[in-house]
Amino acid sequence: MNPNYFFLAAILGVAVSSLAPPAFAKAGHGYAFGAPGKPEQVSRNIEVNLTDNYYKPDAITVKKNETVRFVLQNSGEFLHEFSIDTLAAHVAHRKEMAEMMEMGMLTPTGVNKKKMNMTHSNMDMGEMDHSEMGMSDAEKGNGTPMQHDDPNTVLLAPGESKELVWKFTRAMKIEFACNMPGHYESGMKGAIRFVQ
Ligand SMILES: [Cu+2]
Repeated sequence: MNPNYFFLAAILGVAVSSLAPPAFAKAGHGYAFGAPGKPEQVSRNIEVNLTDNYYKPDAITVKKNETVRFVLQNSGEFLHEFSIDTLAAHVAHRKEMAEMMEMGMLTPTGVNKKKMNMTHSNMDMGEMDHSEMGMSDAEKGNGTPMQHDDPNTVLLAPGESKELVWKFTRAMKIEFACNMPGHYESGMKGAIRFVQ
């Protein structure tokens, strides 16, 4: 390989990996603190109200290996998210959602489905030619539609109700958060505490 080209590829590789959001990179690889739960294993419902810009309640407790059903209601006037993750993953997800806002895939009040269906690779890679960069299919995104569909995350339009069933398998520092630009910063987050 031409040394200059190698250098370029190395730089692009770094840029790509810093752009590639862990939330998507994790898809299919699981989460350290749990996994999507089976409805038949749900031990209780936890109702969470999403509004502008906070959750009610703003803290919940779960037991290790408990499967709960989050019953979510957006009673605000803006699009909100309920995402369970580590603090670091939320930081990465916020960058990703800011990009989606910039690209018009998300608006303050809803999802632009047409723009959301752009390929993941288009978003991460711009006009770059993957095939010349020695990337695997997985790294290219493989034409996977760019969607806000991580299993640990639900988006709710104003007035919308949704459910999320999750099994918590490992006590870790995690929280639920809304990563719409500005929402987390204004207090839209909640603690998840593990009890024995
Ligand atoms: Cu929000």
